[in-house]
Amino acid sequence: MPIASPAAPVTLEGFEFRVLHVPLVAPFTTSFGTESVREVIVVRALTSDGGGWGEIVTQADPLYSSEYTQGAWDVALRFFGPALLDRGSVAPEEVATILEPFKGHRMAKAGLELAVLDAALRAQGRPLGEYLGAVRDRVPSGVSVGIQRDPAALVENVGGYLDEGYVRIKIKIKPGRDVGDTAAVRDAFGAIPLQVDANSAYTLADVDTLAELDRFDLLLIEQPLQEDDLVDHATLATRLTTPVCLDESITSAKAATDALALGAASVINIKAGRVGGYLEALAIHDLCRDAGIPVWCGGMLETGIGRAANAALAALPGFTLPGDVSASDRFYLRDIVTEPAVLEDGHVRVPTGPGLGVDIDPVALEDFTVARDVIRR
Ligand code: SMG
Ligand code: MG
Repeated sequence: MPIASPAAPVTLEGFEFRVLHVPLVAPFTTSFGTESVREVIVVRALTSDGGGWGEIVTQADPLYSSEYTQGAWDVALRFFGPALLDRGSVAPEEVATILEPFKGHRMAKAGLELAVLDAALRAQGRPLGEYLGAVRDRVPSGVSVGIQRDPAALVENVGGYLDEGYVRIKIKIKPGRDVGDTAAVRDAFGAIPLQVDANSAYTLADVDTLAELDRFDLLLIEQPLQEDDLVDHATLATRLTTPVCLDESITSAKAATDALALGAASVINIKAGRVGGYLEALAIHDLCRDAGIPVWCGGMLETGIGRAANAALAALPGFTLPGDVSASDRFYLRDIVTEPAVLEDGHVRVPTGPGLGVDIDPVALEDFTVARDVIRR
């Protein structure tokens, strides 16, 4: 369903951008690297009535995708912010169209759109969940577990998350750390809901190894091949019984349509940052729902800003699999919002306050800020 009731436009007076360095509770290792500090950009839309917050989910290095923090900072301050400020009065539904002439940089676009959306909804007293069409007041919470020192350490880690109540486990894999790690988790915990994420670390030449994962009855394998390998993913899907899920490849609703037409995926991970915003994420949700394709909400180690928005998105009816919508303390000892998301009975609550429904902790924000800039009309 498209937005039932669009938000009223806001009058933009400026944008404030900050690069934050937020320490992680423990290093997070994927097939492409390890991070110990989350470098992220938060955006504040400055409006006459209170403003709104967004988050640009790039990482410091272009390893997950081609976007990275300094690139996003440059394009947001040099092109996107000024293009929106030139319009003066902007409705959230217009942001993507205004920014469309600029190619790519979807994470940066998503961050600006979210700031405008939060400002507009706060001004109207409307929660983001209600605006997007949420049908749940809490969402089941899965957790993404990084590659550990060895399979025994992985089992210990996963056990901790299961004890906390997480309802689905995702483990990161890479060549050499796939079948053994998955077997260790299955052996230790039996028939728990389990899936794996390769972050594009394999090629079609690895099909025999990937087919060995079939015996573990996984919910899915996420992004085994490169971002632009749609045809190879379709070929791989014919060789596996494990459902293939795409993450990095799904950069837009068009990419999702193409992937489904090719048979490259039977499940889709929706991340608003990766696809250019929560409205494009909604469009992907809608087209997958029409096609009978299950979706789930991915994560980019968001702070409390993006995490609140992800919980609202994950509450839409087509999100039939638990997402990477974990509690704040999965990654952070200290968040930048006053009421960080907590795990309650394996679920995270969908905020009900206006806009994102979370308030910024100004002291934490200041403490984590390593760069700040403001542009005005
Ligand atoms: O936010 O819970 C989270 C992180 C989930 O594993 C996660 N994200 O490919 O799905 C993914 C990764 C992208 C971030 S890797 C640093
Ligand atoms: Mg992924």
